[in-house]
Amino acid sequence: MNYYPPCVHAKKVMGLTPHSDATGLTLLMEVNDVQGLQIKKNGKWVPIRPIPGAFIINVGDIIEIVSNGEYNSIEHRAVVNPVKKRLSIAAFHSPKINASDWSSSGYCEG
Ligand SMILES: O=C(O)CCC(=O)C(=O)O
Repeated sequence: MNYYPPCVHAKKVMGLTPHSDATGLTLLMEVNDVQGLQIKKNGKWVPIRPIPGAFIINVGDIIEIVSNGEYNSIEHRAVVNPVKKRLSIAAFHSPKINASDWSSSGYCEG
């Protein structure tokens, strides 16, 4: 869970610095519908508007690697709000370490 307290110096601080997730997929919920998540698109930071009750699905580094770049891991960050607190919940999902060993994983039978 991420908690971003309100900050009167919101333009001078960062809630969460730019990064991509070193996971397969991330399910993100913006709990109290306060905007803060931004993604980098064509070199510019784009705010992602919260949709009440909806999850945001981020492709992580592992999916980018195993898809040979077909799906891109998104660089993102979180900014803070000058008057409102913000809460988000991120659930990170990754394959198990030997998932490429299909014969013993049980994922690919027959
Ligand atoms: O709070 C957010 O919207 C972003 C959270 C995030 O990027 C993370 O937990 O890795």
